[in-house]
Amino acid sequence: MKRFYILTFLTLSISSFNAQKSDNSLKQAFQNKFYIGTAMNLEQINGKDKKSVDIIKKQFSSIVAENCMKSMYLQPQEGKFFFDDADQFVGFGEKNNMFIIGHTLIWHSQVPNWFFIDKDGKNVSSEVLKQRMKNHITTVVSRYKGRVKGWDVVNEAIMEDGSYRKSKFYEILGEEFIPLAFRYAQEADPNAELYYNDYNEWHPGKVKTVIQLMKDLKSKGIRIDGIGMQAHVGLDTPSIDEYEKAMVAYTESGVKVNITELEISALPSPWGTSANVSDKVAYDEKMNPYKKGLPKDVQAQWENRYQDFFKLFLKHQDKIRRVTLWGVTDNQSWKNDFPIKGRTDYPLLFDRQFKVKPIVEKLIKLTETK
Ligand code: 9MR
Repeated sequence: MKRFYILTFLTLSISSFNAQKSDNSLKQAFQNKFYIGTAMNLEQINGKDKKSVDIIKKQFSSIVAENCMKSMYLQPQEGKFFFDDADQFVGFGEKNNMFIIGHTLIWHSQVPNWFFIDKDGKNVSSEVLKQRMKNHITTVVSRYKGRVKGWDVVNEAIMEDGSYRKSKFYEILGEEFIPLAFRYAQEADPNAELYYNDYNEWHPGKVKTVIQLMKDLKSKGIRIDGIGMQAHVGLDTPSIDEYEKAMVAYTESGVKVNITELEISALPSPWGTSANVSDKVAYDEKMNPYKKGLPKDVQAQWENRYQDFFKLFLKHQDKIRRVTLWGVTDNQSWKNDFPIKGRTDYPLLFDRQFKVKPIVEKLIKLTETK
């Protein structure tokens, strides 16, 4: 009998320890630091991928749509808006008390062709493009006024050397398209936070132009609340030091930083950390070395790298509004197909079986010491 009690006591203690352990969540651990978010894909938004949805509800306090709020989906034809997926996404965020981010209003990619051309296929005039931008931004931002708390107003408009990307927006309107976009967004929802979002934003040339851009906006009386620093990073690049320098430079110019689109690729990179979706490289077996899992040393390197980034984020928690992972599980990550199609990468915090990786507990631990 006595043995029975001891065994029962032990079993209960172990299971309550496990329950406690598995109750730890990123959302709780970071609640007094910054929002911790994830991008959601369509299967998650429409609820088909229940396992990921459970993870999202438990672990994250902020969400952003990975694709369904881009202009090619929201306005595939001029004046014909499609809001079903975006409505579901925003509804999910509200139901679960999340800080909802809209991504993205003006971007040269995933934008429908009609946006820039007239019925003869020629570039529209600057007046027509302004009108189309205004109509798109006003319709979308007004629909979610007060519900979507922050917008990536303009995405990826500046190159690493600090020059403006030669996109259609730039070709037709010049630099002016950026202040215009911010002005339209501000008018549609004066209380939403407004961001400029980009990748490789630690390159000194880019830092300089983005800071100049913020100054120009402010001198025109246009609000910008944050810089979204995408973090599609690898095991070696960028250095923590250069990332930190850029973060600090942005915040010294009077805005918050959002760490957006975070994932750490464990694979060799043919060139560094571009996230320009049109840059592709041919498949090569040598560049896909971990099809059956990460070797221990690479795993350790990958975990250290995540911890180094989070130590940096915690060090500057007063400057950071949000840290958002670009997806939930490894198999869903765009990195499996970029920059080389068909590889097996391990960039996110949950594995291909929807299991939480040991790194999550380690990141939670970091919050206890800072
Ligand atoms: O993760 C997104 C992927 O599913 C899409 O195919 C791709 C198309 O351009 O866009 C990806 O997300 C991008 C984000 O919207 C902006 N920064 C770069 C991201 C990775 O390409």
